[in-house]
Amino acid sequence: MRIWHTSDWHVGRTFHGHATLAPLEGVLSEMAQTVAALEVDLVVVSGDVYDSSTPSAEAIGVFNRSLRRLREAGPQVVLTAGNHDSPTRLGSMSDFVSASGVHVVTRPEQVTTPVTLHDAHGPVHVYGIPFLEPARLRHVWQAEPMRTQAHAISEAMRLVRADLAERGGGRSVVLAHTFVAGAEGESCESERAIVDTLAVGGVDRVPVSAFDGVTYAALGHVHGRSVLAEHVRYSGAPLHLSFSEEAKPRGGWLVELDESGLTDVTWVDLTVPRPLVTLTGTLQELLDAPEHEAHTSAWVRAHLTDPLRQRDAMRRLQSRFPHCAQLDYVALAAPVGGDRAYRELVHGKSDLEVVDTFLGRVRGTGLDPDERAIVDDVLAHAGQEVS
Ligand SMILES: [Mn+2]
Repeated sequence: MRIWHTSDWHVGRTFHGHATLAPLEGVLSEMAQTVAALEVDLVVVSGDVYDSSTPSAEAIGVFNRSLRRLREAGPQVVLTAGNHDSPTRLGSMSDFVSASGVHVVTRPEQVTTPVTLHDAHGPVHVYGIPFLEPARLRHVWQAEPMRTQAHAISEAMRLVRADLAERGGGRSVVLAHTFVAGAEGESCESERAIVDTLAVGGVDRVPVSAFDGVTYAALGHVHGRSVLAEHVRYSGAPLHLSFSEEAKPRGGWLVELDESGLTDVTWVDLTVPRPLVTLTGTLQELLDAPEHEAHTSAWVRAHLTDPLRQRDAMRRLQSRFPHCAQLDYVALAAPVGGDRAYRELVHGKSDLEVVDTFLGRVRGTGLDPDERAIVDDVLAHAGQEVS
């Protein structure tokens, strides 16, 4: 059996204010073609299918067309709700759409109702674990304690293993949307932190060992691909959602099972519609350097090394890089005087010294000799007028 593992589509997301619906639909179309060419039997989408709990009509349109293309490519589809999705809305038509081979898992009660597929070697049970909120779970599951993601996932997996045993064991796939300890590169900027109100201190991480006992765990939530164990992986998002993901490829895992279990997992790249690049230099260097010509169609993040803020920097950058989306000054001069109050710095000083201190405070450098001559002159004239 061949399985394609994807997650975090975030349909409806914007990138620095720019819509991503069209490029995302392109990538998801390519995913459907890839899945058809690879003769995939099952596609799993591990949460955060939408970016919002109330997706727009346009976002719903992209989602529907993308699912239709995947089904027309052949495989069954199992998808779960992530922390961005509204379980109620996403699950509202799940009974109806399951008849078309798209299985939507949004409620914790569904954890022990696998979607079962068959190949020549027998059944494969596919368990969806939607994003779990421990505080809300206490009314569903009696397990104690139930305060953290680790508690919630451990209990869900205990139920999965028990259900699997009751069905006579065999091969199994589990989808989960959570933060597992050891994920590469830690968290990306674009992931909304999973915050459990009762979890005290730090990020609430689930141990990899929570996924013992299943053939493959298809994880969602982390936006770059990551391998935690041979059978426990994140696929990452199909589009880049923040500059912090710039070096991470986009695509999905192709997971192969034979009669004995997991035989092979390979990465398959998908096209990146608009690459991301971070360019570092002074504003003038970025505007002039011929080697940057290659990046005029990329999403650009400018790391300006000028010690002073530059006039109209974003507009000037966008005249060369139309998709410049972010600008940071990475070498602004530290203000003279540090944390000391300005009043303290200028107390008892001459007018010339006050001007010198003020400039040092706002731009990091005081008067240069030319400026000093001008200010001297102005102050001398001002003195005459007053007297
Ligand atoms: Mn996500």
